[in-house]
Amino acid sequence: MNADKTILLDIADGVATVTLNRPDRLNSFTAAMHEELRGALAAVREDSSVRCLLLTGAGRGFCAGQDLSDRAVAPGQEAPDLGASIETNYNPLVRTLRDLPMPVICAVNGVAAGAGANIALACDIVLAARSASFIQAFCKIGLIPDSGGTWTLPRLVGHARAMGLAMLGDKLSAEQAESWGMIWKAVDDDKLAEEAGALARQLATQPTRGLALIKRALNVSLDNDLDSQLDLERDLQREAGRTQDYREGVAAFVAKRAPKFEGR
Ligand code: T3D
Repeated sequence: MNADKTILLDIADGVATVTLNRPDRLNSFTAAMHEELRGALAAVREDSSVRCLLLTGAGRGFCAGQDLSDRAVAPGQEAPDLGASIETNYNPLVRTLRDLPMPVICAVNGVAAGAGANIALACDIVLAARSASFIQAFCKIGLIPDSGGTWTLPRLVGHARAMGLAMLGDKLSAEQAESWGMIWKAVDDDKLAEEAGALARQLATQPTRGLALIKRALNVSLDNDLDSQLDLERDLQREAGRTQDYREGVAAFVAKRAPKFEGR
């Protein structure tokens, strides 16, 4: 049954785990897979029990980007409109991950290439198996980094490294990605699922609305001047201060007990 599904969705303990499930194609994207993923993410957004999203891949790869066999162009055939593909599929996906009002963890279980790499980097906290790698494979087929890569990469690793990665398409190991500050952490292969799952379950017990506001503030900070960011912090803190979880956090601190956050 699961073998027919290109996306698996499991919800437990406040965590929605979404697994890209085309392992024999390294979980590369077809149009049908994009559609299933959209459906899964809409279900996650609508389920009020979900307080953290965990994205990962089945098999030995995380995601090899666009399925290129969907793109085979015979000589003389009209060129596909890749802009339409980006507009319909990849851009909405990145926007959804960035805008979800909860932490989004990516557990990169193997190679993340092309759009697969940049979808991982669009997540809030990225863990990767030590054997995993990141490849901006686009330049090898005459394309440019998409799925936000040209925006995300320079912010994470700086201009020089972003340019090198994008123009050379070299494989970057998980450990190198960690030491460059491109991801949160590289972990031993056999510990990835356990560690990512534990982190997701822990985050799902935290003040979800506060975490969503942190995400909003940090995602725009590099584009704001200090004055604008101070104004934004004022506005978001006002919102945070009106949450039930803020009341609970302060009450628990004063009473010297553990807080019980409900995500509202
Ligand atoms: O088109 C649009 O809509 C625009 C948007 C584009 C976004 C993009 O992502 S463009 C970039 C597309 N991705 C790539 O260019 C990466 C292509 N894949 C690779 O370079 C390599 O597969 C990897 C470096 C990722 C992994 O190499 P390796 O040696 O570990 O595995 P492999 O043997 O190459 O792949 C295993 C199988 O998966 C293989 O099939 P086979 O021989 O066992 O039948 C391979 O053909 C298949 N596979 C891997 N990547 C893709 C793929 N099949 C279709 N599309 C792929 N992207």
